[in-house]
Amino acid sequence: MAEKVILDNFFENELLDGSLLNIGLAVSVFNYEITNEMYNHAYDSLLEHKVDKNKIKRVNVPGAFELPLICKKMAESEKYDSIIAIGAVIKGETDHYDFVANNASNGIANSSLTTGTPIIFGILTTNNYKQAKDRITDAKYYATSSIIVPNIIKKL
Ligand code: INI
Repeated sequence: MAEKVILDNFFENELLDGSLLNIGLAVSVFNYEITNEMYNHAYDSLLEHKVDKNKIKRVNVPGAFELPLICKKMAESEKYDSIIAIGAVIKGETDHYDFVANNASNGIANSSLTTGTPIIFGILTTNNYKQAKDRITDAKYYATSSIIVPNIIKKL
C-alpha cells in the first residue's frame, strides 16, 4: 500500500486552522460500516484542526451515485466553506461499479467547479472490501483537505 500522506507536514499553520470554517459532510450509507468509520475519522480530524462542533453538518445519502447532487445543493445553500463527499464504491461481479464510481467522481468535480465551493472527493473506489477497510483512515486526509482548500482560496 502507498505511504499515507500527512498533509499537516506540508502546509503552514494558518492554512490548517479550521476555526472559522463551516464544513458539510455528505455520507453515503451504502457500505455503511466503512463510510460511518470514515465519517468518524473525518470528524475527529476536523476537531483536531479547531473546527467548531456546531459548524459541522452531516447529511446521509443512499449511495455514492447521489453524492454529486446533494453536495451541489449543499454548496448552493452557501452555508459551507467546503463539503466532503464520503462514500465507498467496491467492485463487484457486475459493471454497476463503473457507473457508480464514474458518475460519483465526474459529478463531484462538476458540482465543485460549477458552484465554486470546494467539494472534497472522499470516495474510496476499491476492488474489494478489505482494500476499502484498509483505507478508512484516508478520511483524515479528506478532512484536512476540506480545511486547506477554502483557506487557500481566501488567501488568493
Ligand atoms: N453505492 C455505493 O456507494 N457503493 C457501491 O459500491 C455501490 N454498488 O456497488 O452498487 C453503490 N450503489 C448504489 C448507488 O450509489 C445508488 O445509491 C443507487 O443506484 C440508487 O441511485
